[in-house]
Amino acid sequence: MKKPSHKKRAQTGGGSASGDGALAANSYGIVDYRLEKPDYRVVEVARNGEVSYEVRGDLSAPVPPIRQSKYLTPKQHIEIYRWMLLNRRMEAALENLYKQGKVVGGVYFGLGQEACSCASAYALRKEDWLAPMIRNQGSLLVKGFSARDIMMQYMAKAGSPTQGRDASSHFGDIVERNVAAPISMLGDLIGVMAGVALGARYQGRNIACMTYIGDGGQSTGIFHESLNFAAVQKLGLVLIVENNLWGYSTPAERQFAIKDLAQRAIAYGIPGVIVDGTDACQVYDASHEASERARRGEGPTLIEAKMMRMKGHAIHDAAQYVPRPLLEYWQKRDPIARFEDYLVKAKKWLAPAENHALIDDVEKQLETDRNFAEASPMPAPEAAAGGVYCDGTCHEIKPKYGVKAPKAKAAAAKPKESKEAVHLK
Ligand SMILES: Cc1ncc(C[n+]2csc(CCOP(=O)(O)OP(=O)(O)O)c2C)c(N)n1
Ligand SMILES: [Mg+2]
Repeated sequence: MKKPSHKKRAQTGGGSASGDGALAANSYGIVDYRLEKPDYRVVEVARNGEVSYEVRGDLSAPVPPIRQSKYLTPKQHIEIYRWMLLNRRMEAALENLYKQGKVVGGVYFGLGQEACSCASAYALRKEDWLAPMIRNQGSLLVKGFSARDIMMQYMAKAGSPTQGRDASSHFGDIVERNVAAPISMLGDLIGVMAGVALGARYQGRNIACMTYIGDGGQSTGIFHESLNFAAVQKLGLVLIVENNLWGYSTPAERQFAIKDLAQRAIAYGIPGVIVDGTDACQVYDASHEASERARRGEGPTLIEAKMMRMKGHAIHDAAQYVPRPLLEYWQKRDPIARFEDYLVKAKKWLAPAENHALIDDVEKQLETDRNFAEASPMPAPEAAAGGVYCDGTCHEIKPKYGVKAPKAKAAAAKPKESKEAVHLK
C-alpha cells in the first residue's frame, strides 16, 4: 500500500484552510494553528553555587488575537467562556478554602490552562470518554461534574465522588458521564483510553477518547507504548499534550530536545497538531477535528497545546524558580481576559451588561456550591474500610454499548465468530 506523505496525513487531522489565514503544515507535516510563535529559551545559570533559570529571547511581541473558529457558533463561544470562568473562580474558592484549613491535602491549579481544559472537553459528545489529569478540573465541569462535587472532594466530604476516600481530583464516573479517574502514574491513562476505544469498537462503536499528558509526563515509556498501540490499531484516542513549560521545577528545555512535542506524532504515523493553549477557539477546532477523526475510526491525533503553568505545581509550591519575565509574558496572554475581550469588544456577541450578569451568575452558583460543600458532613470513620475491593456489589461490569444485536434471521443459528474472537483464541 502506498504510504501517504506526512503533509497529507497531517491535513486529515488539521482541517482545511479557511477564515483568517491558511493553516500550514511545517516541514515536518505538523499543522500549526498558532497566530504567534514565541521565540525564547529558558536557560540554566549558576550563581554563587546556586542554580536558577533565566529567559533568553524576545518577550516583547504583541499579544496575538484569538483565532476565528471554523466551527463554533456565538452561543457555543459564550458557553465555553462560562466554563472557563467557572473553572478559574472555583479554583480561587478552593485556594481560600485551603487557607481556611478546610481542604484535606493539597490543591492543584489549572490557572492559565482553562482554555485547554474547557474547550477540549467541549468537543466531546455524551458517549465519548474523558480521562482528565489533576489540572483538568475545567474538563470535569464540562463533562458533567459540578463545582460542588469538586469542592466536596477536596474537603473529603462523605457526599463527594469518592465519599471522602481521596482528597484531590482522582475520581471519575464510568456509568453516566464516561469519565476515567486520573491515574497518578503519569502516562498510564493513555493506555486506558486506548483500551476504552478498543472496547467500544468491539461493541460496534467508534468513539472519541480524550486524555491529557504534560511536557514532563510525555517522557514516560508508557506514553510511547500506548500511543504506538493506539496508532497501529487506529483507535480513537485524542491525546492532548499540555506543554505548560514546567514539570514540577524542571523547564521544558531540560525535559526534551525536540522543538515541538507535536513532532512525536511523526514517529507513530499519526497527525500532529500545534495549538496556542490559551486560545479556546484553536483548542476547540483541533479537538473537534481530532474527535471527528476518532469517530470515523481513522485513529488517534496528538495535539500539543502550548501555554504556561501560571502557578506552582500545587498549592505548596511558590514556583520561585520561574523567571518573572516569563510569567509576565504569559500573564498578558491570559486565556480568559483575551476571550472576554474577543466576545465583548471584537465580536460584540456578549453585551457588557450580559457579561456582568454571567459573571454574577457564576459567582452565585459557586457560593451556593461552596456553602453546601462546607455544611455537608465528613464520612463516618468506619466507612474508611469500604470500597477497597470490588466485591461484586459496588458496580456491575458489563459491555457499555452492548454487543451489536444479531439479525433476526440469524439469531437462532450459531453466531459467527468475530475476527477478534478468533484472534484471541
Ligand atoms: C511515572 C511518574 N513519574 C513521576 C511522577 C511524579 N510527578 C507527579 S506530577 C510530576 C510533574 C509532571 O509534570 P508535567 O507532566 O509537565 O505536568 P504538569 O504538572 O506541568 O501539568 C511528576 C514528576 C508521577 N506521578 N508518575
Ligand atoms: Mg508541565
